[in-house]
Amino acid sequence: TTKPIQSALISVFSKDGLEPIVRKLHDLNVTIYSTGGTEEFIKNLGIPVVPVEEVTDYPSILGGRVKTLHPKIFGGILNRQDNASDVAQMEEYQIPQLDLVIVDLYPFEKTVASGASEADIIEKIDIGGISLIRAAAKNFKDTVIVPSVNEYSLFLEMLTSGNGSTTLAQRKFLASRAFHTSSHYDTAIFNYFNEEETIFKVSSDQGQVLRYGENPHQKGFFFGDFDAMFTKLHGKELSYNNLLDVDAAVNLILEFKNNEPTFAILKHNNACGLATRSTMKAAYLDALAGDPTSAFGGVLIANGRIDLATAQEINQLFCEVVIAPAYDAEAIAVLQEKKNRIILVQHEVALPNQNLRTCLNGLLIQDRNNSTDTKAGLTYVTTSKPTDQEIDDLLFASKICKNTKSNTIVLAKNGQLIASGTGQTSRVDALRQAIEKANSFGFDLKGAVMASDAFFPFPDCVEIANHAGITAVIQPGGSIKDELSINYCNENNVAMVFTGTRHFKH
Ligand code: 93A
Repeated sequence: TTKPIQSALISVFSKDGLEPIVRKLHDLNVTIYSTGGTEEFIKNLGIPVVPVEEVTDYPSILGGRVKTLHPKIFGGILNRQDNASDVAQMEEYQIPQLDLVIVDLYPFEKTVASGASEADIIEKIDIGGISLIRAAAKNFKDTVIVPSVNEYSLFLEMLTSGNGSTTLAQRKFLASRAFHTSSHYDTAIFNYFNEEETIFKVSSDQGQVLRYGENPHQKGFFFGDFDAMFTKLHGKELSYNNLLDVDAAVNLILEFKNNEPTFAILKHNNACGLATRSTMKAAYLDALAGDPTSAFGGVLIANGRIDLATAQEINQLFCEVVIAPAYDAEAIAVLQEKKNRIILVQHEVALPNQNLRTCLNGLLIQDRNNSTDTKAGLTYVTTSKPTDQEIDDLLFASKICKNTKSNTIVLAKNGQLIASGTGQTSRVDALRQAIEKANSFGFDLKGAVMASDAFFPFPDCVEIANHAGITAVIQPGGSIKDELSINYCNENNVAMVFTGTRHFKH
């Protein structure tokens, strides 16, 4: 599979860095074929070069639009040396073998960027060069392709270290670079011709067209199989914001999948109410009590069946979406009374293992946060230890915290979300917001617990929490000043546990 190079076709726009390659090829006794400008360049180096016209017995025509596009050139590149009929035809038509092709395409993108006229831009659509690249790459078993100026130095190194021979792996690697070049080149041409922005063109062909994006002046699309995850029983079409809330709701309720009846209410992707109770109706009512103001227009989700009693309560509230794995028939009848209310049956379908979002001019991809804090994973760092009820509440609060926008502080008590501070630039602000909310909705914070998505860099949060009546705290730990928070808790009889796992969500 290691093959010596004995002949080369060189047709390049950029001659930068070409000279040492040409000299090396000459040293290796390689026959060099070339086109107009490149031929001139090689001749000026004092190195012998055969014009392609001599091979094709045809001049460069149409102002250079057709110079290498000829069966003798493409035959020389595409023939299979282990194919008897190919070998015979090479002989029959007197086609020279071309072991190496070096191309650097007309600079289409640069010409567009320079603000050139349409006629100039069109003339920079390389036809022969791109064909040479694709042909040589296709036949990488026998032919070496150097597809752009970016590969010159890499190739010179291959040439030197292999003393004029290349391995199959090297040729295949260069072929992959070649198709990278050709696909990029044609995409650039498509983008020039495509008047509509590419992303919206693709989206309207393949995605679900939404009424609009986050705001009415933004276009929006959804890519995904909504019907695999839900059966929509009733209501208007889901909006971009509905979908984001449904996604947040589904991720949140997953944490409480195996719990007693649990009900959550979300607004702007964050939980504003959540409670675990012995009946779904009680869970709903205590979720609503968490923040009845925010619940207006919210997205509701239950971890189990919604019965008639629960549906009658829900019906008192204006809400956008109700989600549950199942409903009693009478419950559906009640919920359908509001024409626009969206009612979804959630099926058991796994969520993707990765999250992605745009970032700058590309994408950010990360693993899903699959880690849920458990009792076994807790480290008890204070002299005061949490009670069993507090441990349950700490883990409960931590699950909500993990699914709330950072910085976040979650306050909970007896299986109920009391208040949270969400999306704040400081943790202290998040805590203050939570305490103020809890007070405004009439909660007594004595004996409540606090969860934080990340460690406390200073003891200020535990101080404020203690003054508010909070008796237990869950947080990842790991600050160099952990000791200050621990000391404060020890002096004030507050129990604190570390999880070791941070739960940022941005
Ligand atoms: O106009 S083309 O599409 N027609 C061709 O047959 C052809 N063959 C090579 N352009 C063609 N090329 C391109 O010419 C190469 O990709 C390279 O960019 C350029 C080199 O031309 P010259 O050697 O005359 O400077």
